[in-house]
Formats: sequence, C-alpha cells, structure tokens
Amino acid sequence: ELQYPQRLNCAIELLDKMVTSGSAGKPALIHRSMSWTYAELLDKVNRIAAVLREDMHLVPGNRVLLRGANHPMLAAAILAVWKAGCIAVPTMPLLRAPELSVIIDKAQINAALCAACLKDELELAREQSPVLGQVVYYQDAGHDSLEQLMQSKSGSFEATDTCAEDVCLIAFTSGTTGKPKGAMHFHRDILAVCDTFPRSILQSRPEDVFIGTPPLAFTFGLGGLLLFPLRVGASTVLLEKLTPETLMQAIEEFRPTVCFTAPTFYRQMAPLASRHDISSLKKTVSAGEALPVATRESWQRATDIAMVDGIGSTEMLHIFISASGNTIRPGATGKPVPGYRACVLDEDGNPAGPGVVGRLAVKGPTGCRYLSDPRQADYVYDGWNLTGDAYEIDADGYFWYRARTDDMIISAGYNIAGPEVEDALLKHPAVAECAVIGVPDEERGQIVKAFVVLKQGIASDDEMTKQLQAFVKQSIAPYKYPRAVEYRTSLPRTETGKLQRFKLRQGIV
Ligand code: 3SK
Repeated sequence: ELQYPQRLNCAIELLDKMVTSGSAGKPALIHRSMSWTYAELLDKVNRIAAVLREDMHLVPGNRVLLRGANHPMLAAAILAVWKAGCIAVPTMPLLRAPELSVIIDKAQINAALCAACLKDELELAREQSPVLGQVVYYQDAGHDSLEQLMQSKSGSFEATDTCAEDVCLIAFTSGTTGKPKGAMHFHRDILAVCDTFPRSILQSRPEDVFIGTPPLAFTFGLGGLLLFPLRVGASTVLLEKLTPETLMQAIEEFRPTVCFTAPTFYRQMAPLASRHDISSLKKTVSAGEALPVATRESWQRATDIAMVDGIGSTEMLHIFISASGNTIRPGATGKPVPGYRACVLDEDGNPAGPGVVGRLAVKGPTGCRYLSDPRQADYVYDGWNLTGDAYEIDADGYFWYRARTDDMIISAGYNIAGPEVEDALLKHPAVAECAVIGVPDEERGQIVKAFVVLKQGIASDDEMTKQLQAFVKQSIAPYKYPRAVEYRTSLPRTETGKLQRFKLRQGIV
C-alpha cells in the first residue's frame, strides 16, 4: 500500500525535491522555442505562488480557476496554486461562458489565472458569475499581467503546510452526458497516480521525454504530460493545438520517448508514420476511449511500437486498468494496475463471474468524492467507484470493454455493445470514423444505427451501405449489424476526443 506523510504538499514533492535531489539543471518543461529547467520552473512557480498570496490575497482552500492551452505557464500556474495551498480548477480551453459559469458557481471560485487569448469568454462568464472576483491574465500585453506581477517577487516561497488529505484539485468531468461533475482530489492522490500506472506499467525513468495531446485540464493530460514526468525527474514537451500531422512533426523534432494521446489520433497518425523519423518513441499510451483492435494493429504495423492501452477516469484521476509488454492481450484493456482493485457487477450489484457483462467497479488509492453532487450515491458505494462502463472479465482476469453502460443497445432481446459494432466497421478500408447508437424501433425495441465518416473520395451510396452491413455480418454475430447507416463528414466529440454518442442519440447534431 502507498504511504505518504500526514503533512504533504504535492508541489514540493514534484518540484522542490527534484531540484534539491540533482535535477535542478535538467529540462523540465519544453515548449516550441524555449525550455525551463527544474530550477527555472521552481523559480516561476514560487513567483506565481507569491502573486496568489501577496497580490491576490488568497488563503489556503481558495479555489483558483485555471484557463489556457498546454504551455509551461499553465503548468507553472497549477503547481503554484498547490504550493500556496489553494485548489486548482483547470478547465478545457474551448469552454464557453455558460459552461464556465456552471463550474465557477458550483465550485465557488473566487480567483482565476487565465491565458489572455481566452479573456473574452472568461469576462462574459464573470458577468454571469460575480463570485469570481479576481482574474489575472498571463501572456497579456497590458499592465498587471501575471508576468509583470511575478517580476517584483523573489524566487523563493514558503509553501503552505498542507495535509495529505487536503483537496488540491477539482477536476470537472468533460461531460459526454453534458452534465459535468466535479471530482475532488487530495495532495496524496496526485502522488498516488504517479506511483501506480507510470511506475508499474510505463516504468517511467528520468531519461524519458513525454509528449502528447490531452489538455492539462483533462486528468489524462495532467498526469501524462506533467505529473508523471516531474515525479521521476523526466522532461515533458507541452504543445498546443496539435493535429496528427503536427504531432508527428513534433515527435521528429523533440525526440520524445513516451507519447500520450487518444485512439482517434493514433488511427490518423499511423498512415503518416513512413514520412517521419519517430525512432525516439519507445512507448505510446492510448486512453480516453476504448482502443479498437484495428487501431492498435495499424499503429503497430506502421511503427513497430507497442501501444499501452488503459482506462482511467476523472474520478479516479488516472489509469487504473492497463497492461504492457508481453502481458498485452489485444482487444482487452488489461488487468487492474497494481494498487487498484476492479470487478464487474451484475444487475443485482454482486460480483459477476467470467463472461458476464456488467458495470465496472474500481477501488484504489484515489477516487470517490464529488463536489456537492447528489449523483455521488449513484456512482460511489462502500468505497467503490461505479463507473459508467460495461465490462466483462475473462477466465484469466483480463478486463474487456464492452460499452459505456448507456451505449448498450437492446434490440429484439439481444444486448449489443455499440463500440463492438464500431470496431467491426473500423476494420473496413472505406471507414475513417464511426459511431454506433441504438434508435427506437417499433418491432425490435431498438435497432443498431451507424453514423459513418468515409475516407476521402469514397461515395456514400446504397452500395456502400450494403457492403458495410455485409462486412459487419461477417465479422461479428450477424444480429449486431447496423440496420440503419447514415453518412456524416464528422462526428461530435468532446475536446478530449471522446465520442459524444448522446448528441447523436438526442439528434443534437
Ligand atoms: O478516459 C480515460 O480513460 C482517462 C484516462 C486517464 C485519465 C483520465 C481519464 C478520464
């Protein structure tokens, strides 16, 4: 079991201690034209923490909204909030004022550090949510920018003497359902996620250089692109607005060893592999969505790099089921990461045996606390987090993803997992992307409907529909084939890349 001292400030563990234990001169954060060593990062963090305490008059426990694209300044701001004993509430850069207002009001946020390019939307949100009193902008040409305030501070700062179980992060779920919940995490949780998945599965080392796409506002990105590298004294490349092509270029340029992104990215990066030198990469991590076998295979064929799949959640902070090396079983997510326990519950809430599809439950050193939300009772029971995922365990203890519980389709008495049909469709050479949902049907209760984005130049006609239907019938049980197929040019996704099937179900898009 992981043990941490009672008095604990995670920023000191992740940063100050790395500086005093030999990493001071090592690059910590790398951005396009600059990089900060561990000592330089500590200097920035201390100055920002002093701005929070001395200029913004924040006290331990105050909640600070953080807004910006992946960039060293955002990373420094997060660490500074922790060092000052405050609570970081990072938010997705693309959120609009009404969505920000919900978060500000719910978390009673009184202060914000925000990239100047996101000013307009935050000022609109502020009109609706007067509780947000103070905002300091960074990368701002005007007076009183964060950088200007930092100049008058010294590079040393006495961290708040926080307790291991003080809340330091409220992570809002990205909302595939459209109703965000705030998951609260302690200082010790920040260290616990670093001391589980990266230690036992990734086996991160000080020589590693991390890169990837998930925003630091998404706990997948916060862990993979900031916490995990700092915990072992490694380096991380923080870049914004990456596309599959620019991520490949960045891998060629910065020579990282570990990449974190979602299956959609790997699917689009695989065909580009032959045009780039990505030989520095040793490990690629896929999460945020189930990894289709076709995507794993195409990436591996194109690059010869093993892909580590994993499922995590904002509630658990990071990945809790995964596998690496020769324990990978393609199609299965893996087994509980050492430190976590997981099981599948049947309809009566009892642990289900092998081969039974049920609701995934997980317990570990993180998880379990929503910020004032009545849904706590639906998602947490007896220390177990009940996820919204339908899983099945095989006889060897591997966990196989079937669907989000609300993505199960019941058609003529058959239980059909939408993502399984998606996996089958994705193996067809004409399909670029797809999403499968159940739609009401008088005769069968529901039928399987596929929304398909075809690869460029391929005609979306009846002939293609027949081909796709026949293809699915040949790949999986024929009753699972999509009786309805609709062609689209794109599919609704969250900013973190998760398919928003609920939007298709509700006809929102
Ligand atoms: O969605 C996931 O699988 C995930 C993975 C790591 C951290 C957070 C999340 C939500």
